[in-house]
Amino acid sequence: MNVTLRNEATQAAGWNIPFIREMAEITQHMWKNGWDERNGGNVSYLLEEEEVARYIDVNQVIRRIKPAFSVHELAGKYVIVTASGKYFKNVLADPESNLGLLRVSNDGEELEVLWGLKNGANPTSELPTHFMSHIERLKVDPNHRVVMHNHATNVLAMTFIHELDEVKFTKTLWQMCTECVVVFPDGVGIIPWMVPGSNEIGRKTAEKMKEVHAVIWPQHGIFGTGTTIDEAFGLIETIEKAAQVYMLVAGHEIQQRITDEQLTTLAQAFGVTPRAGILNPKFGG
Ligand code: 2HA
Ligand code: ZN
Repeated sequence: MNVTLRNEATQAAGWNIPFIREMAEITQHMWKNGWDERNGGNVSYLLEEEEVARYIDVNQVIRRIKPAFSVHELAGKYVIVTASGKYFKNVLADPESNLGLLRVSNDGEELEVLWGLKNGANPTSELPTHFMSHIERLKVDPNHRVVMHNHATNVLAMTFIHELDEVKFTKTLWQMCTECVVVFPDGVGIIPWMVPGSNEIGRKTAEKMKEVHAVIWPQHGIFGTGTTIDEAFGLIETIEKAAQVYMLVAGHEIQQRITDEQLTTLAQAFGVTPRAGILNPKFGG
């Protein structure tokens, strides 16, 4: 293979393209954490036209896909997504088969495939939740870019033994690790158990995303959002760590815990405002 051909092959595979590499690496991390068994999990990452055009011909539409819902709010936006039914385990070795770069058509009715989704692959089955969550997060944060879903083990376990009241659930998570209230002062949202992949679960999740960066699906997993891949991943990692500590201490006699007063002091020290109605207001929380 001469150098030009080799460069073309690498380009096609995507390893030298920063946002493809980021997707490939983060899905590998999630899989290694045991959060993405089989085809579990999905990620979508909004990109700017300039960063895409540096590596990919944005005038060459490979294929058009008609989603089951229209997304006028995202018209013209570029997004890289994981593919439906594919395994996170395999993304790093073959990004082109396991990821897809899409542009939402100008009328918001179609997805234009610009790269990847090789051999007829489709975007993630959770596309409604991803797109609807992007729309809501962008309304509250113009820098928002990432929606990430996985089956974080201890978060999932915790939804069996903890009340699914999001105020109580958030408070328990905050009490598990000192960093938690600082990392997610807005707390977590929780929706009822629902069939995944539907527009309905997308709407319910996105409704919560107006107020929070993370939403838990009972007995299923978690959605985390952020302005970068690191931020969304770091949020899920932190919630998962708190859930892990909860699963380790649950059923044991608790000798001491982080008090409401300490949580309030922490929030003040780090300049964050904890979601109202969770901490005792006596301490200003
Ligand atoms: O993509 O995780 O929720 C597989 C899933 C569905
Ligand atoms: Zn899932």
